[in-house]
Formats: sequence, structure tokens, C-alpha cells
Amino acid sequence: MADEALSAGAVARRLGVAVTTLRTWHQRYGLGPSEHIPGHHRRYTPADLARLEIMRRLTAEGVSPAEAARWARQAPDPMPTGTVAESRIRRPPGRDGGGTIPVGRAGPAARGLARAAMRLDAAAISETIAHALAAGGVVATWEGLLRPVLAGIGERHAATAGLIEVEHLVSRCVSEALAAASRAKAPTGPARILLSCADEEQHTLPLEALAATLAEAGVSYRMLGARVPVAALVEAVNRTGPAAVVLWSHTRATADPAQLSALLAAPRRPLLVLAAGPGWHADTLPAGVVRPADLAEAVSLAVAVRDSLDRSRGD
Ligand code: B12
Repeated sequence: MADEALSAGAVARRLGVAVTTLRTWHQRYGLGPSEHIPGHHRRYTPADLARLEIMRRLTAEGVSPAEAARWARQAPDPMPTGTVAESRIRRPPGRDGGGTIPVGRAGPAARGLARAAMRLDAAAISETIAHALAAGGVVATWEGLLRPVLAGIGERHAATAGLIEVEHLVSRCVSEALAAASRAKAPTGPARILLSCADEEQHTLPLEALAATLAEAGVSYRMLGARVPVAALVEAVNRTGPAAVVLWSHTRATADPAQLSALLAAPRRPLLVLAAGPGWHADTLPAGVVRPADLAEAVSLAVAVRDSLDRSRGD
């Protein structure tokens, strides 16, 4: 049993609820961890987890916490699969908008985040992201947690035209978490990398993930953010002389290669111009523009340019 017992943080991530919610359910309704090894924090057993899962599902359906806790405490120990009780509890939830966000083969944290997103539970969304960032860093959090959930939201939206409120709330929580991670590691020194979205491009999250990864790697950058008209982008390049510019386009509609040509023709032409994002098409890019395949490649290219500049200046 000891091997399967979980900490409060692990249970919170699995269920997609905040740790403070677990604490409340423990203190008010007695749904706490039952395993106690002397000298250690109490741990949640599979039976505790099954009860909390019932609590979460019923409260999400609008049942009052006190009533939900009464049902949860009565659950058999642990609940057998396929029983009438289980099928009642596992029916599609009501208050959390119905259905789920597909996350493919992503792990329990991504499933927890997807559930928290469907409930519009901002505290749990933020806590899950912050925990992943602290535990695994930005690239692992982006690839293993955020990307699957964002892609799943996109998939559900394309199929149902719904979930716009979920998309907006999750986007905001992701932005806040990445900004906090960037601030915590804010590098000093001249910003030699310029990050910008293409004109009319509002998808900023991948660029924000890149910014946070650069901060983590100690690389200074300047972030222009969403919807940058080409004249403004060229103006920024001429005023700041970055070694590399990353121009993000998420959709075909914003991927006008003339923006890249304008960068290459700028009086202070950057050493490296990166066309990042699924909007760009390799065969329409001007010669000399590099297209990274993913976040890790974009980061290593930016770091390489920064390093070669430092070497040539003897920093
Ligand atoms: C969140 C979101 C929004 C938010 C963005 C908030 C923000 N601050 O970024 C808001 C609500 C603003 C939004 C608006 C719109 N959206 Co939107 N949005 C999304 C969503 C759900 C996630 C976007 C994201 O961050 N993706 C990140 C990952 C998941 O994307 P990916 O494709 O797997 O990316 C990989 C590659 O790009 C590669 N990569 C290659 N190079 C590099 C370099 C770096 C640095 C990185 C990090 C990665 C990388 O790795 C990435 C993964 O790491 C997507 C769904 C999706 N699948 O992307 C829709 C999606 C992109 N949106 C879509 C649409 C249609 C729109 C709107 C037009 C809706 C509307 N009618 O208004 C507007 C467009 C506004 C505009 N002009 O830009 C469509 C685009 C369809 C298409 N191909 O043309 C999508 C695919 C949803 C869908 N299935 O319909 N959206």
C-alpha cells in the first residue's frame, strides 16, 4: 500500500483541484489521507483517492459539498469497476460544460489540467501549471502539459464550435504562469533576441513559452507580443539591433513572407531570422530564413547566436 500512497500535491494534480480544496475537504468533511507512517506526512491511499474522485465529480455536477461528502464516505473501499454506483458517478458531468478535452497520451497532470479547465477552475489550472514549471522547467511543461491541453481545446473547439470560454481562461492562466516564470529568472545584460508575432497574429503563447525558456537559460530577450505591423517590427530592429529575430505565425492568414523579407532588408539586418510556428510554409520562405521545428530547436538556435556574438565581442 505504501508504494501507491500519494501526497496531497499528487492527488490535487490527478483530480485537477487545488491543494487548498483538498485541505478544506479534509477539515470540513473528513475526506483526508488515511495512511500514516510514523515520522512522515499522511498519505492518500487508493481508497482515499476514489472517495475524493466521487467528491470532485459530484460537486462539479452541482451537488452541495456536504451531500457529496456523504456519498463519498459511503463508497465501497475501493470502488469496483463496472458497478451501478460507479456508472452513476462516471456519467458525463453537467456543470463543467459536458465532455472532456482530449489529451492523447499525455500524463495524469495533463488530464488533471484538462478537467480543471472544463470546470473553469482558475486556481487549480494555475496551481497545476506552476507546479509543473517548478518541477520540470519550461520545455517539459510546454511539451508534456500545456501543448497537449491547448491542442485538445483546439480539437474540441473545431468539432463543436464551443469551449471558447475555456480557451480564454486557460490562455490567461498559461500567460500568467509563463510571465511569472520569466520574471523569476529575468536575465540581465543586453537583449539580443527579439520576439514578435506576425501582423494580426494573436496566438502569443508559444512565443511566451520561448521567452520563459530563454529566461531560464539566462538569455535576455525583448518581447513585442501580439499583432506587430511590419513597419513597427522593422523600426524595433533598427532601434535595438538584435542578433536574432523570432517571428511567430500560427495560421496561414498571418504568414505573409514579405514580413521576413522586410527583416532581411533592414539596415540593421539581424544575424538570424527565425520563422516560427505552423503558419509558415517552408517553400515560401525567403532564402536565409530558418524555420525551427519546435520549442527546443528555437531555443538552441537563439542561444547559439547569443554565444557566437559574445565570443566575437570577447565578452
Ligand atoms: C489558445 C488559442 C487561441 C487564443 C490565443 C491566446 C494567446 N494568447 O495565444 C485566442 C483566443 C486569442 C485565439 C484566437 C483565434 N484563434 Co486560436 N487557438 C488557440 C489554441 C487552442 C492554442 C494555440 C496554441 O498556443 N497552440 C500551441 C500548440 C498547441 O500548437 P501546435 O500547432 O501544436 O504548435 C507546435 C508547432 O508550432 C511547433 N513549433 C514550431 N516552431 C516552434 C517554435 C517555438 C518557439 C515553439 C514554442 C513551437 C514551435 O511546436 C509547437 C508545439 O510546441 C489553438 C489550437 C492549436 N492546436 O494550436 C487554436 C487555433 C490555432 N485557433 C484557431 C482560430 C481559427 C483562431 C481565430 C481565427 C478564431 C476567431 N474566429 O477569432 C482567432 C485568430 C486570431 C488571430 N488573428 O490570430 C484555429 C486555427 C485554424 C487554422 N489552422 O487556421 C485553431 C487551430 C483552433 C481550431 N482547431 O480551430 N486562439
